[in-house]
Formats: sequence, structure tokens, C-alpha cells
Amino acid sequence: MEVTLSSIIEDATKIPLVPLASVAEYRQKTEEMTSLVDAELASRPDIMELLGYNALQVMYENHKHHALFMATVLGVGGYELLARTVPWVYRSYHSHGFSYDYFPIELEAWQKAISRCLDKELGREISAVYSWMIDAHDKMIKLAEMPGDDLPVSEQWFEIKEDFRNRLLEGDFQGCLAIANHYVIDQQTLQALYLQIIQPAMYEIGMLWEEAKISVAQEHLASAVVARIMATIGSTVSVSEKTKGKAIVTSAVNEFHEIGAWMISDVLYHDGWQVRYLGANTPGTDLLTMVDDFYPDLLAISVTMPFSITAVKNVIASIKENVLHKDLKVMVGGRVFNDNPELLEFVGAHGFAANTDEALRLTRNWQRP
Ligand code: B12
Repeated sequence: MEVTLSSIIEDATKIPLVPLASVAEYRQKTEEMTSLVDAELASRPDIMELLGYNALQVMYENHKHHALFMATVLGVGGYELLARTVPWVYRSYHSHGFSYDYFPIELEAWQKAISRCLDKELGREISAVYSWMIDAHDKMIKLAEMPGDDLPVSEQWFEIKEDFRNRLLEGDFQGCLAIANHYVIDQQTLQALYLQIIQPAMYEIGMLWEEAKISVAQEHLASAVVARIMATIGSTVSVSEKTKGKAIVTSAVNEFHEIGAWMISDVLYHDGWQVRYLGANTPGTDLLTMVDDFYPDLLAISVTMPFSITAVKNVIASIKENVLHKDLKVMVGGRVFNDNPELLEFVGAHGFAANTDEALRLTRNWQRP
């Protein structure tokens, strides 16, 4: 039978949901379980072959991310996120040298750790989720070997985007800036630079990293050039009067991807919002304190990685409980929502936008009368 992402997602919906008490116990015991899994795998005589001679540290990092990710998946109450992410994990680690055989071995080690650290009753349901992943191993390999999707770019911008991406990879700040300066004259063309050039170029750079065709250093170089371009070009566009209200824009806690949030902040600012942009990794409690002090009309939170979802849900719940913020609108966005729209209901925001264009459309309904 042909394996497709939708068939795996469909299959994953049959896994029974895990009770909240089990999730809480899993969360509480993550460190203990991670140490057991680390130790068991590190002691295997064939570990270096399984890791493709990567340093053990790479595996330890993976186990840390795995525990955070699974705690999120189990808490969300649905397995689409799991079904979409596992093929990515296979593809990305395999292109960086890991053997596919590593995954079922790792997952069995997690099952053992679960049975040792968690209450028997509570652990049983979680173990079933791991059994599903182990059983789906061959299908996951097939999905991992299918090509990832590129972001569609209109024909008009295609060549320019290619040129811009190549220059990003060379760290050619002046060349990228010349392209940006050439095209950006107003708010619309700034948006086009973001949506048609920088965003797809960065997605492609992500794919190149995932396929181990470029190094982390090259990705960092490209991100740093983008940051310098954005810092420079935004100020060349004339600014509307600040009549639309106050906004805070930030990335979630533990979220180090900030370019998308920065774009949202820029387009809101140019559209007439008074914006406080906080950048990456803002802790929930500090964000809430700023919301109390600044009293914004709009809070925009960006999330790329799945593991910050629960923290965002908690921030939004606190805001909704506070009668003083009853008129505050919370808008979320970022890659994890674009890929997994079912998470929107889980976080409970007032709105979601897939990109800068949609964010402007949504917030125009929300501006102060
Ligand atoms: C650059 C980059 C980084 C940089 C970020 C630097 C920076 N200053 O931001 C650094 C090095 C920090 C990084 C780290 C990691 N990264 Co990274 N990264 C990327 C990369 C290549 C580009 C991100 C980007 O700038 N995109 C461009 C922006 C404009 O797009 P966007 O964020 O989607 O934003 C648009 C919309 O989503 C929306 N939007 C965004 N935010 C918001 C907010 C609101 C309110 C609204 C309405 C809309 C909205 O509007 C934006 C504009 O249209 C992506 C590839 C990709 N596909 O995105 C990988 C990627 C996201 N990273 C990935 C990974 C795995 C990681 C790491 C785990 C790697 C590691 N092993 O350490 C860490 C995680 C760190 C962490 N805790 O957050 C994976 C995630 C895969 C997955 N399935 O989850 C990706 C997809 C790469 C890949 N192809 O495998 N990364």
C-alpha cells in the first residue's frame, strides 16, 4: 500500500488519547527518563555506527528535544503533530549521518525508561504511543525519503529570490541590501521583499540544512544577513500615523526563531500600530508583566517549534482570565501553526494569520474605532 502523510495522520488518530495525569507524570519525570535513555544508548557497542559517527552530544540533544516534544504531543490531545514531525526527524537526522536503525532502538529505550520511572497505569497509555511509532518505522522511512515542500513564489519574483538566496549563502550583505533597496519603496514593496524573497529564501536555507547540504554556520550567516537587511530597510519606508492602537510582538519562550515575528512587527508598525517588539524567547511571566504595564490592544506571539505551544496556551489563558485585558486580542502565527492548524484551538488565541499579508487583514478588523 502507498504510504502518504495523510495515511499516517489518519492512522495516528487511532492511538488512544493519554489522560492528563499521565502527561503530568511524563513531564515531571523527563530528566530522569532522559538520563536513562542517554545511558542505555551510550553503552551500546554499536552506538557510533548508529549515530553515523556524530558526537554523543548530538544524540543527547536529540533526547532532550524528544522529551520536550513528546510532552507537548501528549498534552495537545491529538497525534497529527506527531505524525507530521516524526518523518522530519527521520529525514533530518538521517541526512546528518544517523542510521535509520537508531530510531526504533531509541524508542524502545524510552519505553523501558517509561516503565521504570512512571506509575504502571499511567505509563501504559504513553507506552502505546511509542509502540505506534515503533510499528510505523518502515512507513516513516518512506515518508522521510519523499522531498519536502518549497514555498510557492510568484514568477515575477522567482529569479530575484534565487539571486537573493545565493547571496545570503555567501554572506553578501551589500548584494542583498542592493536588491532590497532596488525593490522597496513603500509598505507594499517591503511586504513583497518579506513574503516573496526573504521568507522563501530562508525556508530553502532550512531545507538545505535539513538535507545536510549546508552547515549550521552557513545558516547562521544567512540569518545574520537577513537581520541586518531588515534593520536597515525598514527605516527607509515612510510610516503611517500611529492611530491603530498598541501592540506587543514577540516570539514564545524557548523560541529562538525571530525573523517571522520581526516581519509581523514591521508590517504592523508601518500600518499604524505603536509596536513594542521583544524578539526571541520571552518568558511567559515577564510577557504578562509587560502586558499589565503597557496595556496593549494586540499581543502577537510567534511559534516555530512545537515545544513552546503549552507555554503559549498558558499565557493566553492568563490573559483571558484577567478582566482588565478583556479587550486585548491575541494573535498567533509561525511555522508550527501553518503546518498544524489543529493546534490553534489548543492555544485558544483570538486569531491566527499564516503570513504578514493575512496578519494585516486580520488586525484591520481589530484596530481601535
Ligand atoms: C534561521 C533558522 C534558525 C535560526 C533562527 C535565527 C533567528 N534569528 O530567527 C536558529 C539558529 C536560532 C535556529 C534554531 C533551531 N532551528 Co531553525 N530554522 C531556521 C530557518 C532556516 C529559517 C527561519 C526563518 O527565519 N524563516 C523565515 C520566516 C519569515 O518565516 P516564518 O517564521 O514562517 O514567518 C512567517 C509566518 O510563519 C508568519 N508568522 C511568523 N510568526 C508569526 C507570528 C504571528 C503573530 C503571526 C500572525 C504570523 C507569524 O509570518 C511570517 C512572515 O510571513 C528555518 C527554516 C524554515 N522553514 O523556516 C529552520 C527551522 C524552523 N529550524 C528547525 C530546527 C530543527 C531548529 C533547531 C531545533 C535546530 C537545533 N537542532 O538546534 C533550533 C531550535 C531552536 C529553538 N529553541 O527555537 C526546523 C524545524 C523543523 C520542525 N519540524 O519543527 C526548520 C524548519 C529547519 C528544517 N527545514 O528542518 N533556526
